[in-house]
Amino acid sequence: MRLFLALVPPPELRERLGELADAAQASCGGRRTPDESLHLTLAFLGEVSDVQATELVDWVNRLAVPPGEWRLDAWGHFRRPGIVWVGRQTPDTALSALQGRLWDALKSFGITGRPSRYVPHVTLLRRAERLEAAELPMPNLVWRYNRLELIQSITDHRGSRYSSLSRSIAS
Ligand code: 3AM
Repeated sequence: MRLFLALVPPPELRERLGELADAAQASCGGRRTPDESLHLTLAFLGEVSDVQATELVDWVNRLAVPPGEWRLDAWGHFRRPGIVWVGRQTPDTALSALQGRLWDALKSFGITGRPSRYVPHVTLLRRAERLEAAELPMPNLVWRYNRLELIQSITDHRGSRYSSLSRSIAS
């Protein structure tokens, strides 16, 4: 199964992100991320075995994530897959440290694939050919987090949907 570790927005923030996704789609087209799928990926694990998945569920259930605040103040575009996202103009030290810690721990589960560069972002649109940021409201959001989730990505004829398998302890 295909897994990733992510922060999941609290309900009010999810609503604000959904509004930005609507505005972005009206301006740029593309396929909008459904509200229930909005997230911030910390680590994409790829395909794992059932045994690895069981171990990972257990690990996440016992994991404590230092509480943090991520300020979202920028639009971004990954040109090749046509992703329009919101995130932050400058690198975020706390999220980078958390991402590094997670990848160090993932090694012990036999999981590799740490990307050479980590750009924290929330994907709002896919298959969008361009980003017209000048037409869009400037993001000004604060994401307060204290736990992460292990999520399964399930792909079928309707596309991808996500199912949460476990959640770290509230810290
Ligand atoms: O946070 P986003 O939505 O950009 O693009 C996929 C999504 O990221 C990414 O993992 C997240 C949950 O599906 N993803 C999918 N396949 C990937 C791959 N082969 C991947 N990231 C890196 N390598």
